[in-house]
Amino acid sequence: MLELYYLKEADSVCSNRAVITLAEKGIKDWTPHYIELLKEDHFKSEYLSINPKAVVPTLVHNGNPVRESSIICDYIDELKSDPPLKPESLIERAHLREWIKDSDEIGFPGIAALNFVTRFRSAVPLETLERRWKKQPDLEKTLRQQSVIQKGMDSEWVLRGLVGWDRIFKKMEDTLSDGRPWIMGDTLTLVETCYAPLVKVLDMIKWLDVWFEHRPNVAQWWDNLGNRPSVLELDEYEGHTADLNSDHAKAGIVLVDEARDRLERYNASRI
Ligand SMILES: N[C@@H](CCC(=O)N[C@@H](CS)C(=O)NCC(=O)O)C(=O)O
Repeated sequence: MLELYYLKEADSVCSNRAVITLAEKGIKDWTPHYIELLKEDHFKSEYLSINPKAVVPTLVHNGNPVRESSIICDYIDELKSDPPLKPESLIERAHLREWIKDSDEIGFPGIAALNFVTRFRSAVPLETLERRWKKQPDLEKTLRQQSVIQKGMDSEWVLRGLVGWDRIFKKMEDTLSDGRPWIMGDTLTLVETCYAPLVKVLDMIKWLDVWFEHRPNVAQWWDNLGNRPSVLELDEYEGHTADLNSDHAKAGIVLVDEARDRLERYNASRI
């Protein structure tokens, strides 16, 4: 029996990695358990017993919890052989893991900061966040969120996000320049299922042009990936709409020029 504890929201990047991977594997027989952060479901003792870090998602397979979204995606891939979401060759698998490590270490904190400085900062009351910070086990996450809420675009985490994603998209552009459709070659892999929800948030806040302006290959890659049924299904979730009047888009559009300026200034300051 396969169960997934997750947030059913378009900008819940970690949950959506699992949902997209399940869809790409064609696995439909799983039981959803919705977690609501506003109700603080993730701090309840029942949930903490399967995820002591109080984060979503958690996959439970025959009663055994699997945590960490990229590990969950890998686990889902290995549950069923077809279609494989990892290349056969050992060296290619090592390269795939390098991409995923970057998405966990650079991509995720970057998206969390950029989503916080746009949408969250304007929508979630400070008291709600302060209550959450007192319960959150992960100090690094608390410090990041506090920095972004207090300093806004001046937060060092916003610059980390802008620069980190610039590095990721540059590497993607170079990789895709030989005409391959997907990062690892002809076949979609866990690289796509792990990156898609992250890039989708940048799309929702309308910031993608900050990085895509002179990167046609990566823009095409996202066009193909964003239109996969597995990714499009997230549009049904609460909180997402592609239109320019959505809350995410409105919160992002007012800050996009500043984001571009800050990244350009950083790049110009480099030797
Ligand atoms: N490294 C973890 C991070 C999980 C994570 O931070 N999930 C967010 C949602 S995307 C969460 O649970 N947030 C709870 C909170 O902010 O209190 C993973 O990849 O699973």
